[in-house]
Amino acid sequence: MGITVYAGYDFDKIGKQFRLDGEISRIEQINSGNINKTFKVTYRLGDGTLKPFLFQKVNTYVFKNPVEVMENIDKVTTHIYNKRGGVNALHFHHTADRKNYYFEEGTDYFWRVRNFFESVTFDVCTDLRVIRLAGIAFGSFQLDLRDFDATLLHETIADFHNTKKRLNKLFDDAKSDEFKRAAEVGRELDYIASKYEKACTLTDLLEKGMLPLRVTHNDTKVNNVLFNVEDQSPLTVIDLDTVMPGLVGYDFGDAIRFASNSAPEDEKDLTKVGLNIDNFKAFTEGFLSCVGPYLTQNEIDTLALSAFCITIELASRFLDDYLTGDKYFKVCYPGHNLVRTRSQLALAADMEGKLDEMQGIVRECARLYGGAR
Ligand code: GN1
Ligand code: MG
Repeated sequence: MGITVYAGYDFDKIGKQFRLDGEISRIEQINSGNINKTFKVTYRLGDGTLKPFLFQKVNTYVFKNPVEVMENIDKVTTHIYNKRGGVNALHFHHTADRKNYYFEEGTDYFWRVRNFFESVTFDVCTDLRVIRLAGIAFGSFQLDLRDFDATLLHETIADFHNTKKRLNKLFDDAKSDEFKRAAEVGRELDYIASKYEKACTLTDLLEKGMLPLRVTHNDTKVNNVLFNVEDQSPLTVIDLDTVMPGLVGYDFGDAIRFASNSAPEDEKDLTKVGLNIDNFKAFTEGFLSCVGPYLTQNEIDTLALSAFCITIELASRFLDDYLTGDKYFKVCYPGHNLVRTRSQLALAADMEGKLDEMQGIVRECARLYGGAR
């Protein structure tokens, strides 16, 4: 047996809870994601073959009720597994008492284990074909869940994409200014305040009943799509922690925020940050080729704007975390959340200047692939 304790966690003990066979031969940390801790743990089976699993320690500060998260995941993955006949589907392992998690009550020791996919992911996208395929992957995810009963889902993080509440919280926390950081971010706060109405458009329309709630993924970064190593065809969408009723625009917009940005989410050099219109077009084509026929006119009309709204929303969340002591998002260095904020605000500003062009592309794709008039 190789090393079984890694980063302070006893993986042999955790694996035994999930009744995994064999012995651990290798453990690697996967440094993607801003919330949970992820590890690839490879087992050597009795016949000598190697079998990798994905172990995740769920962040119980972010997910106050992780059991509900896992209940949602159980239902959604079962639904998709059945739809896809088990091909390229996520499968979570169960403990002896039939739970898809292992939790030491009263601690933050909350683990889950799923099948590992040999795959490739993209943090920055340049290949238009891959971006179009990412659009198809998230569009298909929507389609797979069209007949899923949304009332079965727990709201695992209340008001997760309620832009208005996110912005109000930011301004409240800036006022309390517990960590004495508000003075240095006056410009960012002023900019967000000046975009308040526009950024809250989707939230307002939802409140007025003019946009429908659907089952959405709510974290549609392109690096949440696993692609085949050989031909880059999409295998599956991962990270189902925030699958909840939501707005299709926010799934679309969050994917655009990530896939159309010519720089990483936390780029320091703001001259590199901006919306690449070719990427935008590629993702929109893929996404609308799947869901176009099912969207309402209001949804189509607000798709481009949704990218701006969610980008301002995320900038506000990063800034709020900065102001309240960096407790929510993993940070790699002091000021990381402020760097993220500035980068996302630069992206939002660039998007704002391109909204007409973006909406023109949406309209053209909706016409091509069907959709409300
Ligand atoms: C978080 O952990 P990760 O990277 O999948 C966050 C998303 C943000 C994203 C920004 C539960 O997702 O909402 O858009 O960081 N997830 C949660 O990178 O808050
Ligand atoms: Mg996530």
